[in-house]
This record gives sequence, C-alpha cells and structure tokens, in this order.
Amino acid sequence: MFNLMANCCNWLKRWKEPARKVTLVMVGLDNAGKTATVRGIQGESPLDVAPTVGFSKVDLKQGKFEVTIFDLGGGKRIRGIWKNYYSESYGVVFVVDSSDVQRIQETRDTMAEVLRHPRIAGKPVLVLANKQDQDGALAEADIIETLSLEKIVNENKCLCQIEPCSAVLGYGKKVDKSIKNGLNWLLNNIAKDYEAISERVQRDTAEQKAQEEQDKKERAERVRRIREERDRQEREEAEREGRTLKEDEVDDVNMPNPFQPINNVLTEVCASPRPAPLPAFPPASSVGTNQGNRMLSASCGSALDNPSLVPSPDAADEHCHLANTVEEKAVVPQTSQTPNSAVY
Ligand SMILES: Nc1nc2c(ncn2[C@@H]2O[C@H](COP(=O)(O)OP(=O)(O)OP(=O)(O)O)[C@@H](O)[C@H]2O)c(=O)[nH]1
Ligand SMILES: [Mg+2]
Repeated sequence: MFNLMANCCNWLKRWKEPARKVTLVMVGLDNAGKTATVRGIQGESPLDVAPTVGFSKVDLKQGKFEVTIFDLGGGKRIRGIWKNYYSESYGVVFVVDSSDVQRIQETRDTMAEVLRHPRIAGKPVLVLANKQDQDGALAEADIIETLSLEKIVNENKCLCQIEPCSAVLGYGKKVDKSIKNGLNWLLNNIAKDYEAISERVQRDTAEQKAQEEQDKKERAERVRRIREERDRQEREEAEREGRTLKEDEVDDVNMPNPFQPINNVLTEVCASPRPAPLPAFPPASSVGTNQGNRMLSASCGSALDNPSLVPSPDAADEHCHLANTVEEKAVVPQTSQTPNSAVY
C-alpha cells in the first residue's frame, strides 16, 4: 500500500514536471547513416537520403523531452561547422558506418577530435554502430577496439553507450530497437545531470555569442581600415594627376552601383563569355569507399566536389540556417535496454 502511494506520488511529480528541452548534435563521417537514423526516428523512410550539405534541424517530442537534433553533414569540408553547434548541445550522437572498415581510422580520429573539444568533453555520448545489416560489418567488440573507444571516452570523461544498429531496418514504430534504446539512454543520462549541463550550455552559448560579436566587430574594423587606405590612395593619385575628388566620389571609385537597370545587367551577362562548367559529377564509386547504394543529387555533388562552392564554416552556417528544415513528430514509446549495448 505504501509502495503504491509512493509510486503514485512519483508519477504525479513527473507528470507535473515541465518538458525538458534538450539539444543534441549528431555527427560522424559522411555516409555513416546520420540522416537515415534521424528520418527513422521521426517516422519517415530512411531510404533514398541525399548527403547533407550543411545541416538539418529536427524537432521531436520524446516522452518528457522536447528534443532538437542537429544532423550535421559529415563531408570532410563540412566538418568545420560542427564546432558551432557544440555549445548548445546537451549530448552527442556519433554515428559510425560499421561496414566501412577502410575509414575506421578516420572515424577514430574524428571521434577523438569531437570528444576532446572543450565544449563537448564531459557530455554523454551515444555511439551508433550503424549498418550492422551489411556483410562484413564490424561487430560491437571490434568497433570498441578499433576506435579505442574506452580510451577516448575515459580521457574526455564522457559517459558513453554503444548500440549496434541498422537505420534501414524500419521506421516509426518499427525503427531498430537499439536506436530507440540508445536515444533513451542518452536522454535519461542528460536528465540525471540536467541542471549542470543546462548551466554549462547557457554559459558556453553566451561565450560563443560574445566571441561571434567580437569577431564581427573585428571584421568590420578591418574592412573600415582597408576602405580608409584605399580612399587615401585614391586621393593621392588624384592629387598627383591634378584632379579633385568629390567626397562621395572617393567611395564610389571601385564600387559599381549595385542598383542598375535590369536591362544593363542582362546585356552584360549575355555578352560575357559562358562560365567554365563545373567539374563533371564523379561516378558513385569514386566518391567514397562505400557509396554504392548512395543517392547523390547533382546539386549536392557539384557543391561537394567544387571547393569554391562548399561554404566556409561561417558561410555554411549562415546558408544552412536559412535552408534548415524543422519538423516535429512524436516518437513511439521506448522499450527496455537490449543486452548488446555497452556502457562505460
Ligand atoms: N545498408 C544500410 N544502409 C544504410 C544504413 N544507414 C544508412 N544507409 C545508407 O547509407 C547512405 C548514407 O546515409 P545518410 O543517412 O545520408 O548518411 P549521412 O551520415 O547522413 O551522410 P552525410 O549527410 O553525407 O554526412 C544512404 O544510401 C543510406 O540509405 C544502414 O543501416 N544499412
Ligand atoms: Mg546526412
């Protein structure tokens, strides 16, 4: 009787608790299956996903948690933007392509770099050893060994769980149980330390914002100095040539009027030679070691293969904030822990 009352009290207490907002970053090499995993959790088909250029933001409700997942593109040139999302993350989901044995060293180095980052170290990490359905996929024990997982997580004081899984096994209610268990494990561990992690997130986010403001000011100052120097040179040149520059002429010298009649612009474009075509889209086999079943859209392919089209971390960030997709879906109730998961 006493137990029953205690349980009721606990249940009431939990029911009255406000929903907890949790942000997670999902990282891992390109083609590991991050987007397929998120899609499955959301209840969407994990098949036919295109590589993520930048990131996609997904909002979902999971029990008492309002979860935001930043699914970050894993391409080598995109990894630079990952750190921009570390400060606001409460935990990490690191997805590994267990069948891509050739890139396991790269996976290990990448994971070590993520976990040792000062804005990640100490936060809980879920490792999804994905693509277990593939022939030759490394088993859990092999992944732990080849990644030196114990060493990496201990060095960085990250609580860690590994879940061997397959993102293409099903979606919605039929999503791989290991993925659900892993996500549950991560959220429950975040909940245990919620106040401390929240404080850290707020502090780090404020610091990052201040740093960004500072960088912005410094950039504006650099531009101002360059402009001043250019104006000075223009004035000296004009003096040497006996010309006098009007005040507003100084700034206009090198800057064409951006507001031109559309006809001028069209004639200019038509008259100019055709720009060189982008490099040919590479055959799927040349893109990576394990890309046979991958759907690459032409636009993504061009951007990935043409460095000038791949955004710098800052630019990518800006671009992707504009392009992100926000979706809200309920996630099916969780089941109990599978025996094939390990906690460190
Ligand atoms: N066989 C198998 N294929 C998978 C699995 N998970 C993902 N894939 C496939 O692997 C390819 C890459 O999946 P994505 O989800 O785009 O990988 P990603 O990690 O998001 O890649 P980036 O966006 O480039 O960082 C797709 O063709 C998926 O269908 C899996 O568990 N098993
Ligand atoms: Mg992706």
